[in-house]
Formats: sequence, C-alpha cells, structure tokens
Amino acid sequence: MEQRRRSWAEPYKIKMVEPIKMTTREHREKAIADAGFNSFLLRSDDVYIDLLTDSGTSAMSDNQWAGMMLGDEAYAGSKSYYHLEEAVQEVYGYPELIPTHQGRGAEHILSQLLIKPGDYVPGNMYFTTTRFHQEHAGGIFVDVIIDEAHMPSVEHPFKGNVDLAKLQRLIDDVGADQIPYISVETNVNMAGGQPLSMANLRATYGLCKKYDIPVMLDATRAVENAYFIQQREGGYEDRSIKEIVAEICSYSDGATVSSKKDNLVNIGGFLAVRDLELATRARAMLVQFEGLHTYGGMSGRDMEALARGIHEMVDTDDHARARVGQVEYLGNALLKAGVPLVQPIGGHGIFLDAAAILPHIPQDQFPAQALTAALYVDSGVRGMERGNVSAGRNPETGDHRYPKLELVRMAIPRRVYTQAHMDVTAESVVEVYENRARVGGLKFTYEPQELRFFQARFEKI
Ligand code: P61
Repeated sequence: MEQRRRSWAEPYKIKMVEPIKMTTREHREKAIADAGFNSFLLRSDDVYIDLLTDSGTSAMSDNQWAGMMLGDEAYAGSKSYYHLEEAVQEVYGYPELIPTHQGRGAEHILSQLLIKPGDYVPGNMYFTTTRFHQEHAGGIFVDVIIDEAHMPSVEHPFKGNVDLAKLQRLIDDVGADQIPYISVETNVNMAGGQPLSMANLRATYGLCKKYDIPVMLDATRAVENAYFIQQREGGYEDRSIKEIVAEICSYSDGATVSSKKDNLVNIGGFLAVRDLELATRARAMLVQFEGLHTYGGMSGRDMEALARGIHEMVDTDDHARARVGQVEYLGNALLKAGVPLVQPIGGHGIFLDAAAILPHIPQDQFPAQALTAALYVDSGVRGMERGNVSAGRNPETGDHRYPKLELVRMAIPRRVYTQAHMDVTAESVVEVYENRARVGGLKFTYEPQELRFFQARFEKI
C-alpha cells in the first residue's frame, strides 16, 4: 500500500496562476440578459468561478507541459502517437487505438459503423452527444438505468447501474440482432456523476455475451467510477485505482473516451477497441472525418500531453481521492445548509435539484435554466442547466422530453480551484436558495433544432 495522506488535500502544489476577476451584480445582470439567460453564451471574462464544465478545463502538470514541447508533429507515425497507444494499452487494456479530436468524434465513428436505421441502442441514461450520434445513425436510444438514478434524493451507492431486467426485456422485445451494442457509461454524467458497480458491469457483460451483444463503454470518467468502487464495493478496498480501471475495461469490447475529463488534457479523445476488423473500419472513417490514423484529431503535442495525463490519473490513488474529495467538500457544505441536491454526491460536480428548489416554476418554464442564471447573477459562479432544455424534444412527438431530473450542474475542473473557491460557491448557492421565491421562469426566444441547450436564447416570463 502506498503511504496515505490524512485528508483529501491536493497531492500537488501550484506553480503558475491565472487571474480571475470579480464583477458587480449590475454587470452580471446585463451579461446574462445579453447571453439570453444561457450560461453557454456568457463570455468567460464575465465569470468569476467557472463551474460550467469539468471538460477540457483541467490544469495540466509540469510533466504534461514538458511533453507539449516534446510533441512529435510528424504527419505520419508520430512518436507521440505511439506513446499514446502504449498508455491506452497499459491503462485501459484495449489493443486498438483510434485517436479523435474529442469524445463526440469517437461517438460519431462508433455509431456510424455499428448502428443501422431502426436499431435499438440501450444505455445507462442518455448523454447529449452520445444519443445525438446514435439517433443521427438511425438508432433508437433506450434508457436501461435503474429507476433510482432518476430520483435525486434517493441514496444508492451505485445509481449508475444497468437494470438487467430492463435490458433483458428489450432483448426479448426486439431481439438481439436489432441491438448493435449497449453503451455503458462509467460515472454517469446526467445522473449526477454516479458510478456503476463492478458486479453490475460484470453481470451486464455476462448477459450481453450470451446474446453476442457488444458492450461499448463510455469510459470518459472511469477513474472517478473506479474511486467509488474502491470506496464502496466489497473486495475492492485494497485494489488500486489503476487495477480497478483495468478491470472495468475488461468487461467491454471497446470504449469511447472524451480525454477532456479524467485524462487531464484540454482537448482530445479516442475510440479504443479489441477487434482488429472493427478498428480497421474505424480507421477508414477516421481518415475521412478527422485525420490520418496516427493523429486523428490531435496534434503531436496534444497526444504527448494526453499520454502523460493517462498515466498521471492512475499513477497514485491520491489524485482521484483529492479530485472527488473536493467535490464532496462542496456537496457536504450545501447539504449542511439544507440545499436539495442529487445524493450521493457525485464524482465530477454537484447537481442541484432545481425541481425541488423552485417548485413554483413549471418544467416548461425551465427551472434549472432559471436557477443557473440566478446563481450567476448572485456571484459570478457559472453552472450548467441539465434538465428539460438539455433533454431536448422527442423526435416523434415534437414535445419537450420532460426528464425526471431537472438539475443545475456545478462541475469542478480538475486541479484548478481551491477550497476557498468552494466556500464562496457554497455561500452563493445558499444565498440564492434562501431567496428562491424571487426566481421566475423563462421562455425561448431562439431554439436550435439539435443539441438546443448550447445556443438557445431565453427571456424572462
Ligand atoms: C461535459 F453540455 N461532456 O460534461 P466531448 N461522454 C460523456 C461526456 O461527459 C461528454 C462526452 C461524451 C461534457 C462537454 C459537453 O451537452 C453537452 O469531448 C460522458 O465533449 O465531445 C462530454 O465528449 C462528449 C457539455 C458535452 C455539454 C455535451 O461538460
């Protein structure tokens, strides 16, 4: 066993800083109105503490920055590509690597290769870009996550689990040959950063093997999932994060990864698979849509920093412990003040239960969107809507999807903010919570057809 620190304190010190500035309330009121009450449309210059996302917002280490200088920019056969391939093989265990510009590039290729129009694609809750690419390829997404995942205040150690009865029912109803693969997300983002257990993943893999259905992981946050398995699942307390990540991947046929999260880089991603024939077809698509197969969507320096990030995320367990520890610190401060949020506290952020906080705003007036805007106005802290706006419209009925979860996500970038920043954030959330009766609903002034949450605009009702 490695020597453990006494608390979740960061296993690093700071050598470079980036100033951030506080603005006035008046300034923020104008900024959010100019942004159509959509936090995606704010300028980062107008943001104090940016919890929009943990995607691509990590601080790289000195070792990663050194790697940037050593990146091999050869068009073909870059050394950095081979470093990345070795890292993926060592840590995730997949032999075949298809490097993409980010996660959705990998999702695009996988969906186009495996899904035929009319196919059903089960998943443990949707993710916006993942479902978009499945539907874009003609597939029909089917949610097979356990019911508890849709209930914010219900405590369950593994809310990301696949409901095997739901999966079996789908197989019985449509037949295994209409299911090109199951997409299993580690530490389910839209459920609030909730893990699945190793036992559940093993059982899911077993069931799928029986029917010859490939298991494709979304391993974007596999490290955070591994941490929760180590903390919560019997038999894993003495296993390292690295060993647990490898075991997770062993129950799958491949994975898509957005490297902008666990992997500690600002851009990048990959598809990795076991099957050479599938990899060959993926590489044929890669050269059409991303770039040559030894860089795909990344520069040599990006691949070098990514290879190093993959090692760093599992080299010591202290990294995952500090990462999730900081998220839990913020979550516990909010729970202490009685603010409703998704429980247990997730791996990459806090998910405020906007439906419970703003019961006076009907779901078609977008309570989570309104709460996100109110928080920004209060303190310059930027979160993200994860509710009705994000869920979009049902392609068949054209109506809003009205998801059960109406949440505001405050995602914590890795290795970026301090404990005092978490205190300021908690103070602001509590302030807005105490004045929640003053928050009113919103209506669209512009609604994009696809992935509408990114660029939609609203006004106050
Ligand atoms: C995020 F508002 N996540 O959490 P790409 N799978 C998973 C992700 O979390 C993910 C992708 C695939 C983002 C960025 C983002 O609706 C949104 O590298 C589990 O972003 O292409 C990305 O990876 C896609 C924010 C994406 C969104 C879509 O903040």
